[in-house]
Amino acid sequence: MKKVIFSGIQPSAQSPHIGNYLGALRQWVELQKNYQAYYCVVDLHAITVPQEKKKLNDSIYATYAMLLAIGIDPNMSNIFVQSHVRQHTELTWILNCFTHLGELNRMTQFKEKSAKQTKIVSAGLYDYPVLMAVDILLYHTNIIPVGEDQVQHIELTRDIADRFNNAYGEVFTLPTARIVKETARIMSLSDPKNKMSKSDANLNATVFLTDKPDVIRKKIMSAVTDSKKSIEFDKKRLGLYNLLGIYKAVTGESEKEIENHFSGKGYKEFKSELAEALIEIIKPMQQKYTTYIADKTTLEIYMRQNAHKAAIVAEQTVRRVKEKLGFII
Ligand code: AQP
Repeated sequence: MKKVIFSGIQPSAQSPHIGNYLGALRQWVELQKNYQAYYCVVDLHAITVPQEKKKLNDSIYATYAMLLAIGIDPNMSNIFVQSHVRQHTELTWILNCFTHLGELNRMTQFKEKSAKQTKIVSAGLYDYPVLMAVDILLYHTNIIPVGEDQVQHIELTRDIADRFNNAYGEVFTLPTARIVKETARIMSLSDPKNKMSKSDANLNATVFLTDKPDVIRKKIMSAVTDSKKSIEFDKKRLGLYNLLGIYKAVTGESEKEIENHFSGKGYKEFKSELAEALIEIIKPMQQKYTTYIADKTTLEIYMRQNAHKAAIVAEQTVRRVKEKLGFII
């Protein structure tokens, strides 16, 4: 029996960005070969902050198409849209009743995201970690390939699962987060103190996987750095350190090799080589993406087939939980 992995991405923009890709999605492609993979476009998570109908609808198709374009195989992996599997919402209600308010109050991502909301903060945003726990627990997930920002959510997932198991007997598998250290947190190009985000209002902060070569060049060349000259890995030089981290992740070269390569060269040369390296890895994804996004009928067939497969497993889990609780099933 293969071990199970689950991971999700929010359709909160027209495309994932290089932070999503290097921090998580690139691993998804490799992991699907050795694991039973569930990859989910988490539209229910996306509506925890306000979304426009048309943009959200486009982003769901676009995110799904990009996952196929980067190499997720819908016949090997279970790649589906979260709202197509109703068990996610059903189990969320149940596990809400096994989650403590104090636990949700401690969630760093809620604090960060709620602070950014200008109008209202929805109860959904507060409850986001429980929905995420359900995403993971429904499929008996063993491993979750994620960026560092999600580790606290995985710990909460384990706590909720453990609490339920202790009260009612073994139902849930306790999952473990899997993180690639170097690329776990790609930072904003305009403000390297903050992580790169799809929903950043400043478009220069983020390189999207759908950005055209000239846009990538412009964004990288205008990335915030410092007034020093040398190109070296120095954690205190936030902007440069972030760009070097991206370069390292994209080229696969070691820090020593990179520093030797750029010894005696300045920001201009470094940034233009970084931009070209990014364009090179993104180009084949964009070519495939153009084909997938042009054929929504085929995308919908993949979505429905995969949701159907996921729902069979999810329903077994929900029934087991209900039975344990004493519900009549
Ligand atoms: N900057 C990042 N560096 C590395 N990994 C990242 N991830 C997100 N941002 C970075 C990882 O990408 C996966 C999908 O993320 P998500 O769409 O589920 O949600 P998010 O973490 O909230 O991503 P964004 O880009 O910041 O979107 P918005 O702006 O909508 O909130 C996750 O595994 C995440 O860790």
